Amino acid sequence: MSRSITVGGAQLGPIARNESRQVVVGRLLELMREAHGRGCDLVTFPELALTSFFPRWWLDDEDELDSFFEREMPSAATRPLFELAVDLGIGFYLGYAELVEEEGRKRRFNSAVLVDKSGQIVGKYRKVHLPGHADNRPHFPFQHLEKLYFEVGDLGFGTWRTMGGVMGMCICNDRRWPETYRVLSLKGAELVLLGYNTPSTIPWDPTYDDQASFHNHLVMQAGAYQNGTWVVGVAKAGDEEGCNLIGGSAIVAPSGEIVALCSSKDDELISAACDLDICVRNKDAMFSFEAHRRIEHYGVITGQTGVTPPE
Ligand code: CDT
Repeated sequence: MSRSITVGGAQLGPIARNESRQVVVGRLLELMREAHGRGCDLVTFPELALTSFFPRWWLDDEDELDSFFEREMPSAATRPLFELAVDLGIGFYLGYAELVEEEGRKRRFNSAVLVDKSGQIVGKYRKVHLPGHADNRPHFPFQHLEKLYFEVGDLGFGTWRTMGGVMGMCICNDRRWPETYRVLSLKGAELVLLGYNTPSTIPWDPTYDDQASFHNHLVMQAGAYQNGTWVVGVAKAGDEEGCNLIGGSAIVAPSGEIVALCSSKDDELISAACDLDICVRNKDAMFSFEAHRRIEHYGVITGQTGVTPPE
């Protein structure tokens, strides 16, 4: 008997700067109900799914910055998600901005939690690859201040055995780095869940603007195939406060093929039945790391960074 999990990807359209948590959570609840109606065991929401993508703004006022963060999970505002998950018997991945008081100071992370069908948080991930910049660039139509507002995640790339499979999490820019999938796969991941907010143009470096959607799928498809895992990539999409975010939320099979794809830039659910035994077959054959991976022969110089120019 195959191990099959039906997974939903709940893409969100834009979230306005002044949209309340209550309104946003209402949108997530609606998508969760739809996912349940389609028989999903698990639904994936985007990165920073509870607010507008605030790192696009230089925020001088600390109270205003903090207003985009969650101090607890669940909170009064997000508890309805956990309650509905229990009622329906559905798990979820939720990206959010996390604020904790540790070491006598405020610490901010771009985080995601994995919640099981009983409403328990079974895993937490804090984003490792933070793109953008930390300096003020007011001359651009929007900025990308993740390097200023978040600390690099300190939890590593974890996997969790839950809901009948081995789940891994990452967030947005992490999906562009092969080591994200490789580390998750080395830890047994069969399903990699990830949310993203990706502008269709990067004003200070437009080199790859034309390929934004292509690269989105390229990295997730390669990550899935090369690591024998399913990938569920879910966008916040559309024109959000003057910044156009790509959509293209997709469920990718271990073959690298996209099996479900969003067609809009609005709130939209995709779903697919994911046979996790395909991962076992891939990890036992072409991508058996134990049998074929030979890292000791790769000529890697530990600690080397950047490109070494020829002599
Ligand atoms: N949110 C996020 O990580 N977005 C990046 C684009 C950053 S552009 C400076 C991404 O990799 O999609």
